[in-house]
Amino acid sequence: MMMMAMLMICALAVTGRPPPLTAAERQRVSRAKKKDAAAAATDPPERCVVSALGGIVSEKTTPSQSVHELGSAIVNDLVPKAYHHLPGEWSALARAGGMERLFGGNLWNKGYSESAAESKRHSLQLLPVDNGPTTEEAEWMEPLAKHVQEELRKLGILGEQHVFGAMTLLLSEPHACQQSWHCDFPYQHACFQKKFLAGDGTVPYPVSVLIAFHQDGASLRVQGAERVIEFGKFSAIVFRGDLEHAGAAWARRDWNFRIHIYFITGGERCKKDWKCPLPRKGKTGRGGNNIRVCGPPSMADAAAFSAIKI
Ligand SMILES: O=C(O)CCC(=O)C(=O)O
Repeated sequence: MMMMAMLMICALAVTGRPPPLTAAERQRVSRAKKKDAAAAATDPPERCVVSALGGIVSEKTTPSQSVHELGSAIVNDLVPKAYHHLPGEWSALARAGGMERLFGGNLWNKGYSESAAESKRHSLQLLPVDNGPTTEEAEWMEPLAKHVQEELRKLGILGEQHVFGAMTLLLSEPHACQQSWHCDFPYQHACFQKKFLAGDGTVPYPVSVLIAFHQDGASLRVQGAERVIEFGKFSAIVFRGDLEHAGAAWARRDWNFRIHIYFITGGERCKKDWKCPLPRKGKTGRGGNNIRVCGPPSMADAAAFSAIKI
C-alpha cells in the first residue's frame, strides 16, 4: 500500500498529472456515477418558493420556470399590511348573504347547481364589478389587484403581455369538500402548447393566483403534484391557466377566505373574453401541457381520479 502511494506521488511529480486509474478504481467511479444519476432521476423536481419581500426561500429554479415546468410557484408575503383586515369585512358580507354558491365535487357528472348546492363553498366576483361591492364601496379591490400584478412582474412571472382579467372572493365553510378537478382556461389552446418562456423570461399564457387569508393558510390540489400544495397566510400559489387543479377540502370549524385573481394575455392568440373564469374540464390524471409530473400520485389521489366520471 505504502509502495503504491509512493509510486503515485512519483508519477504525479514526474508527469504533473495523476496516474491513470486502475480497472478496480474505474469500476468504483462508474458505479458511483450511476448511483448519483439514479438518485437525480428519482428526486422529484422542486417547486420554487420565493418571498415578495425578497430573500430566497427555496429557489431551485426561477419562479417563471417553476410555473412553466412544474405548473406552479409559491410566492410568500404577497399581501401587504394594509389589506390584512379584509377577512373581517368579508365575513360581514358573507353573513349578509352577499356570496354565491360555488361548485364543489361531482361537477362533471351532476352539473354546476347540484355540485354547488352541497359544496359548502361560496364565491363572489369582485372585479370586474358584478353582483358584489362597487369600487367606491370596496376601495381596496383595484389597488390589491394592481399590487399583485406588480409583484408578479417584479418576480419575472408576468410580463407586458399580461393584463388583469378578474378577481374573485372565495370562502370555504367548515367541512367543505374537495372540488372536482378543473382548469381555469382551456388547456387545449395554442398558447399553452408553447414550449419556451417569452424572450424576457416571463410566461406566455394566462395564469391564476390563489391567495390565502386564513391564519393557517390555504391549500390546493394540483394534478401531477406529489401531495396537496400548502401556502401560508398572505401568501399565494401562482399557477398556469391550463393546470388542472381542485380547491382542497377544508376540515376546520371556521371560515377560510381566499382571493383568486386571473391574469390573461392580450393579443390575438389568447382571447380577451377569457376574463370570465369558468371551470373547464381538464385531462384528469393524464398530465398537462409541458408540465413535468413531480412523483406518483398518492393512493388517495388514485381513488379520487377513478371516482371521477368524464
Ligand atoms: O377553492 C379554492 O381554493 C380554489 C378554487 C378554484 O380553483 C376555482 O374555483 O376555480
